[in-house]
Amino acid sequence: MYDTYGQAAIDAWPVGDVNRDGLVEADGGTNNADLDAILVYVNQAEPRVDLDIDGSVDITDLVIAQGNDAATPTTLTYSGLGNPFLFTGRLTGKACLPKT
Ligand SMILES: [Ca+2]
Ligand SMILES: [Ca+2]
Repeated sequence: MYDTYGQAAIDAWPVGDVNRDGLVEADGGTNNADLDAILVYVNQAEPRVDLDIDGSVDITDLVIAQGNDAATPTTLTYSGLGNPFLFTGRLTGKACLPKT
């Protein structure tokens, strides 16, 4: 995503938001858009709603979605390696060379 000033940001999307509207809707009551979308594919191989990526859509995927009910995307400020600003450790380009 891009913020108001055009800066790129990387968001961690919540597991269970299968309709990609930015909110996991899986409360088991009246707000179930994501649960309903998963139910359509139960006992099928549908990677878009197979939340645990085990090759089939089943009760486990529904439980995962319910566990993440109301979750929203979070902007990442650290990479998976713990580096700030998603720095991966690779330096490329002339800007990275020491000044002489
Ligand atoms: Ca959703
Ligand atoms: Ca699954």
